[in-house]
Amino acid sequence: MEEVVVEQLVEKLREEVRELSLGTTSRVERLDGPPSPLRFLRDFVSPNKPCIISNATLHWPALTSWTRDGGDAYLSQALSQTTVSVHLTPDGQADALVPTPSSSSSLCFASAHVERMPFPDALRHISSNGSSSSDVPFVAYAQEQNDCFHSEYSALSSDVETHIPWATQALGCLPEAVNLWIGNHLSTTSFHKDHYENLYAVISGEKHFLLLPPTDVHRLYIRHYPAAQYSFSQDTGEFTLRLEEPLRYVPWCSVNPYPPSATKDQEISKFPLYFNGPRPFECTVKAGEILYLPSMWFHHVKQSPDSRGRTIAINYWYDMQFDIKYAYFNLLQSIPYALSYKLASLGMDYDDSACDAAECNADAELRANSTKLGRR
Ligand SMILES: O=C(O)CCC(=O)C(=O)O
Repeated sequence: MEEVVVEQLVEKLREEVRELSLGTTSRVERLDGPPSPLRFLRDFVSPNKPCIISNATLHWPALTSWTRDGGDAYLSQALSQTTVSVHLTPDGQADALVPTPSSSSSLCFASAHVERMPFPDALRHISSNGSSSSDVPFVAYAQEQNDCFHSEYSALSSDVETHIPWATQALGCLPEAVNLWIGNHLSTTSFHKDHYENLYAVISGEKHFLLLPPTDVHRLYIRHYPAAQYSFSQDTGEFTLRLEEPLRYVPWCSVNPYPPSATKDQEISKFPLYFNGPRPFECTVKAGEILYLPSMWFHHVKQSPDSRGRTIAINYWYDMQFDIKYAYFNLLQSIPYALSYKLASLGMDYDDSACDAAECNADAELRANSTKLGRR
């Protein structure tokens, strides 16, 4: 089939999904309170459509005990003997694209330095990034996507519900993982997707999400980047970034939706499908609210802190159905997108391995992900 025809067909699909199912505005539907399991399944899970549920968790003790004056004392006391995993980066961008150590003109996929430290120290580091007198040479983000709430943070388990009852009933299973996220205004999570139905509850501060449906996959220019790892030296207070050896390549979204003004024009011309296409769905999730983030939706996350300089959230990852929608999305993702080839022919940086059918193949992806919880 002519490349230009594929391009038009895929664009038509994107348009139809918005017109028929998601709506043509960039707003995420908001519900006043928890939906019935039937409504949640029928109106949101089945059509793979996000929503925000207000007044969803106001009864959780965490909403008061972790946040009111003395919240620090409560958390530090409950976790005084606990060691937690904290992701350290120079600038708050973990699992993100940064210049390759040996060549600033190419990019690599950098993972954070993970430091295990007593929880009270972690809390202090996270909060101190916000203060003007901060001399901490890193940005700390307490997060681990391995059901950490049930391991590292089990002392807090009675402060929230073990699952979201209406979601559990609709989805027919208990969550496979519950993860806690404690970050500050500098912590950012770059565009990616997960193979989970995600119920994302904010306890303190605000989270700002950009969301794109799986049918917009080509707008994010997924390419393969060499994996790299930050390591932080307590002695020098400096980070080193090294490419993994042997080299490993990670398929990752190329688009930074908030490019610095110095490179904005360049980014827009490199990624026109994103910057010139329909705006992503955009929402802010506040304390007491839950975002339903459907499986395979691409998401980018920023945060605004509470008065103590922190954003706290907990998310419930439920198994997704590897059903006909999953098969369709994989087929779509494996289609080499014509415009990408046009860019390549114009001499623009395009790596067609991103569309390598074998890499995007459902079986390969499932195999690769079956051993870990963070199925990305
Ligand atoms: O809160 C964040 O920084 C990222 C959340 C996320 O990516 C997820 O819940 O899958």
